[in-house]
Amino acid sequence: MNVNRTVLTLDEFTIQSLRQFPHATGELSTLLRDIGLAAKRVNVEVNKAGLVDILGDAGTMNVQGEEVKKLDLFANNQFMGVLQRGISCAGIASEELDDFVAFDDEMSKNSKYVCLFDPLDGSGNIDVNVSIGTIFGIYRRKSPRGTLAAKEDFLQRGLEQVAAGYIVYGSSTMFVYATRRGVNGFTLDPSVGEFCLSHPNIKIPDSGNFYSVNHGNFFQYEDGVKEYIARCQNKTPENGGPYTQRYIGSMVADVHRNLIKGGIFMYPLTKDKPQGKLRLLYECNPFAFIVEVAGGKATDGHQRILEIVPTELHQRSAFFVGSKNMMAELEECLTGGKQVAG
Ligand code: AHM
Ligand code: MG
Repeated sequence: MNVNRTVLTLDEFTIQSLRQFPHATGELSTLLRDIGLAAKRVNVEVNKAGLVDILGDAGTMNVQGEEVKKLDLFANNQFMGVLQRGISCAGIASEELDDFVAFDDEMSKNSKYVCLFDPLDGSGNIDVNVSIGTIFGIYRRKSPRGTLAAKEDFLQRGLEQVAAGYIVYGSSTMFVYATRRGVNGFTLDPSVGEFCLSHPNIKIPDSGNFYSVNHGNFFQYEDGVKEYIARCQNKTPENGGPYTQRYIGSMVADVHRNLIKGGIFMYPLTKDKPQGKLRLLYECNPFAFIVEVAGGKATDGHQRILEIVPTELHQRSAFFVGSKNMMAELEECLTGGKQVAG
């Protein structure tokens, strides 16, 4: 195989981006490097999942009463560990932990950022060898440097994210992250153990042909969502169709595909989950940020996701995210033509 060794690694890329800002301290690059390191370790375990006894339920429930898999715990500990030992992160909040964790050492207390993450999203798919992922959002802390990170650092609007990203552990492993300047994707080259720039400056197509939604919940959705799904099913070549329904049950994989190829992902409110299923801070905000930077849109059906002021760490939300024109048509169905702000 001819491997192009001139391609930039994740570390090289973040350091090069830094050079464009003479006053930058490098803390964000360090943080991204730490996340990349944890991702590589998680990747190794994910690849071994079928072989060793790490597979299966850890036998406990997470804070939302959901079953926790061993790999969830492993991933959580890896991300928490690298961020704690690093020099840029004052604290973390994770989908797997009841409360945020403020790192209580001098270096961490003097750090600028906090990180919120879902260590292993789509974990229901681990046992069946389907893609899973990690999702993260990075915020500048509000509390003063030199002190312990506080709850206000974590309960910020998604708009305040400095960077957000995800790792998809799939047929290949990819690390995608966004800052306000753009979205870039890196594929893990296992021969050198580095994430290499493979998808520079990702832009989501304005329209696409993929719609991702759990059809099993169809009769629980509000009428506007049902109408939009019916429209998706009735697309013809004359009006941009036909559309294809693709829903893996791992949001990271579903949104990744739609980001690259164009599409829409929906997790609407249901009668069973009237607050929504997905977590605003760990799942919706990072993807809303990434997709907006890439030129798409993200709402809860009524409001721009990034403008929601969170009140709880584990708050849930309805989530609609994707290509601009598809989101516009969805909004037409949800609001009778009125545009969702943002
Ligand atoms: P998780 O954080 O417990 O893994 O749940 C989040 C996942 C998303 O990745 C996925 O899109 C969704 O849950 C699937 O839910 P459902 O099976 O209800 O369609
Ligand atoms: Mg999740």
